[in-house]
Amino acid sequence: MLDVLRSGIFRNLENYRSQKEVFDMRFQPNFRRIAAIHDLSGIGRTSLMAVIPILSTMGFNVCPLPTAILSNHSQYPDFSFLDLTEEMKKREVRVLRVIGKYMGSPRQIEIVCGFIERFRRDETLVVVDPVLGDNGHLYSKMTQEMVEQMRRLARRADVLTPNLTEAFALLARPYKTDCTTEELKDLIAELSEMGPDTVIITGVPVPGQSGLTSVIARSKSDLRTWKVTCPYLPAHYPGTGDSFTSVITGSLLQGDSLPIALDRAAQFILQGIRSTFGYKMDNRDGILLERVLPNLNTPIQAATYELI
Ligand code: PXL
Repeated sequence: MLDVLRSGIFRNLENYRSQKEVFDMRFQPNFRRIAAIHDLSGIGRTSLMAVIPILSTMGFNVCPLPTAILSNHSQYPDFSFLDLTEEMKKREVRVLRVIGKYMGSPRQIEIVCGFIERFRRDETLVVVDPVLGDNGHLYSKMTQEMVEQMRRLARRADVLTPNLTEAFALLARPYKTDCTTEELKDLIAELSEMGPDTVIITGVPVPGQSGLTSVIARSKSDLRTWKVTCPYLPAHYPGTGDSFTSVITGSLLQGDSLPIALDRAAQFILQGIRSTFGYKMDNRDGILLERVLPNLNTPIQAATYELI
């Protein structure tokens, strides 16, 4: 437990609260509350429909703050969309953790920045997945204003989880896939200079190995850079990013070290994809989360992380 106190999650807490008080706080039921600021898409196992089951299974009380309600996610050809920006402004939620993703407009990001400022306590962990694009391209609705607002949000994160495309976009640098280890370390360092204690970059290609992909991460409070390599399966399932960030959040809040959190999240996604891949299913329906949720409560089989 004391490891958690030292890990950076409880930033500066010792300055004004005794360790006894902090220790007692951890046993309050509300201490395990997480505000999840995402859209709610009825079909496709993305956003809240991934975040809620994963973090609930991991023992947290998820309090959703929906940004929009969709009949199904936007990779299906048609969907209904109810924007909840005005509603978000009215919501007052007392939270101890914040996890955020899929802000659909600059105005929503502005509201979320205000929300973080109002509710952040020393024990709060703000996790931001800065959804902007993939494979070197910004998503079609992403404007330059959105990228700038996302930078503002990224500065407020304790944990930032961009993919490689988003990492370059946040730094306004041209995208490239053939980064050396030194270049990746610089990229992660520059992102954490923006504000976040921990930066995790997903979808980093492994040079010369098209069958592999990797995740790299570093915390300012530690300065070691970790890498987890996993098989790259040639199938795209929407929502895997949401699931990955949820497992990272739950794992860190359960007190796991950063490399163990990376391993748990990478293995969970791989299990999810493997459990789905064998069926002839519409990939847009996402991974069969329900099949693999129980794995979140089994000990990690073998850690594969390495230092780079
Ligand atoms: O993060 C996946 C996601 C979340 N929400 C909506 C989406 C998608 C992916 O397509 O369309 C609405």
